[in-house]
Amino acid sequence: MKVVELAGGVGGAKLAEGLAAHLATDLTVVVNTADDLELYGLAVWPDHDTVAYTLAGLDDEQRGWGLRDETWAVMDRLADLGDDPWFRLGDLDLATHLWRTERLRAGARPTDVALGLRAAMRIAPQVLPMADEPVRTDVRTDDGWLEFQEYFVRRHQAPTVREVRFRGIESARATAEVLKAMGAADAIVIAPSNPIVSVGPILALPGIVEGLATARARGVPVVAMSGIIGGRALKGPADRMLAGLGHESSALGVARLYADVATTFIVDAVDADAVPAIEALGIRTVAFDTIMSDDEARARVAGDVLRLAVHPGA
Ligand code: FO1
Repeated sequence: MKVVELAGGVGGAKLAEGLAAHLATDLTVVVNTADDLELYGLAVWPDHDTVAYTLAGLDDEQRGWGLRDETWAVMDRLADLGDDPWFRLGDLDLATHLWRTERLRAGARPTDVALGLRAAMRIAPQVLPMADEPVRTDVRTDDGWLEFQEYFVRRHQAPTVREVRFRGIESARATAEVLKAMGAADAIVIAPSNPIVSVGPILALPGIVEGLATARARGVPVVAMSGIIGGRALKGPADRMLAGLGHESSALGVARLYADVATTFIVDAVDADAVPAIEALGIRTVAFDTIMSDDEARARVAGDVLRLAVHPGA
């Protein structure tokens, strides 16, 4: 069974690990690239690296990003030199950015660099950037427009987000590898990532919505998972962002954002009372425990998602 997961940060990585336990090389994870940034001349791909490190079993679960057993000597030395390295690149993490940036500088496509990292880290699933052209998320706050990581890390997600834009999205497009994987998929899963700034850029990318429609027309289920549980995001600003943008911060609010692309919607058991209202949107909806608190839970939730994808009517 071939599955494509559309994923962002932590929520996407946990589900990817659970799916990989069942699917290995039959899983393709399409990652958001709009959080990417350049620091000290290095290409940093947070959503890609969070998924790749998790699939490689190298992730730091407590921090939720970067590598386990990390040290910070380079960042500390930069601070001694008078810099303010507010976006922290660990000493081991820097090796990834150096490895990647050298290849990009030599003219390699981001997709080929990602596939090279997959091989170098011996990761079974494919982890594919959604596009090879640059796309960057900015958020408009009461202090004006901020680049995503400036908002997310430097400002600790404190400002209220009034508007979001994906700079460069018009001249970007889903890569051939992404479209090929979607064309060969038996199921497509939208991860419980932030629907605005993690899944949003992927769905806004030219080619993706068409690819999802083609898949649905082939009878391929598009199964979306709510990252909002009991009105809250388990991690990150999705709940406040939804509210600030005028959406309902609830499973129903997220379902409305996916109503045109998903055939099936999964809410956590605590939101079972929202099932009828979401089904009224025309989406097959089920409720079960979706908390991926450890490896066993990740594999269990992923197994439940796959069973649902295989037997949508079940
Ligand atoms: N998040 C933080 O809150 N502080 C950091 O210093 C930080 C550094 C960092 C370095 C590499 C990387 O891949 C991720 C990093 N993140 C950091 C997390 C990152 O902001 C988020 O993973 C995504 O951008 C949101 O999905």
